[in-house]
Amino acid sequence: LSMEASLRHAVTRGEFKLVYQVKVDLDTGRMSGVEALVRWHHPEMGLVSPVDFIPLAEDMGVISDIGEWVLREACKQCKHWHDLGLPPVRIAVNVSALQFKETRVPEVVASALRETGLPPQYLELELTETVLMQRVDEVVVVLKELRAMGIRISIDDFGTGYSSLSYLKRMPIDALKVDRSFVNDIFDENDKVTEEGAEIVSTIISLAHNLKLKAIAEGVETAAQALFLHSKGCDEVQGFLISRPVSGEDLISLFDRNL
Ligand code: G
Ligand code: G
Ligand code: MN
Ligand code: NA
Repeated sequence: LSMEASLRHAVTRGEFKLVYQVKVDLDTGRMSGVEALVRWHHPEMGLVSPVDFIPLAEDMGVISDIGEWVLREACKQCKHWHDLGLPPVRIAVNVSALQFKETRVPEVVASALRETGLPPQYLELELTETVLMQRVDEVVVVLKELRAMGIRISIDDFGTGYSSLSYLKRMPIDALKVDRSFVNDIFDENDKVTEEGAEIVSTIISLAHNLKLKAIAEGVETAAQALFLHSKGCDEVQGFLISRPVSGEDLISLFDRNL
């Protein structure tokens, strides 16, 4: 069976799973949220990375079906953690630019929240800069609707796209996520701070704060990176230093540990 044929039925065959990666507040050291990341367990090919199947799903016109499943499943899982009495955390869900364009995201979100009972303030959507390059006036309207519902919006992989700063200023959003390639460039191979790498990360954090947004760094792998980011006022971090993405079950044990 071709990958296309399999992907078309993967949702109904229950082949997708979500894993969750912890985000930590640098000031308190506590878990502030988790990001949901989709995995495809193909019956013959095994684990297929979203890097490989998301673009395919977009080409095939099935990205919105997958995206809606991810959203509902993530909300359900987050509500389940709340119901277990765990300290309530926010869940972040990635929404592809094409899904954002194709569907009425506020309606999809509203129905996921209604069906799962997750209060809106616990949901965050991670959008890429590509979304901001679509028709700006329409995007602004949709983002305003989402935020009026109480949902948080962050821009993923920030700095890797081509969104203009004048558009960014107009966007009703809450946070910028510093792309992990920039985090990786703060230090060189000898663990020395690189001038340009450090400057780019500091600049993105300042930009976020000047626009009254939170700054979140992804791909944080070392304590030195976390310390540097904290010294620059970065609000939250996420990466292998804290935890790899884990199953919903395994995440439970990460709640109480003082990360
Ligand atoms: O989790 P992993 O490192 O394999 O993710 C690779 C890429 O796939 C990342 O850019 C991530 O944002 C994206 N991705 C992971 N899960 C989802 C998802 O549910 N929806 C979309 N649109 N992208 C996702
Ligand atoms: O684009 P996005 O930020 O959504 O990508 C998240 C992806 O990055 C996940 O698939 C996750 O597996 C991967 N990832 C998460 N933390 C780290 C990290 O510390 N280092 C590296 N190299 N990849 C990471
Ligand atoms: Mn993301
Ligand atoms: Na992403």
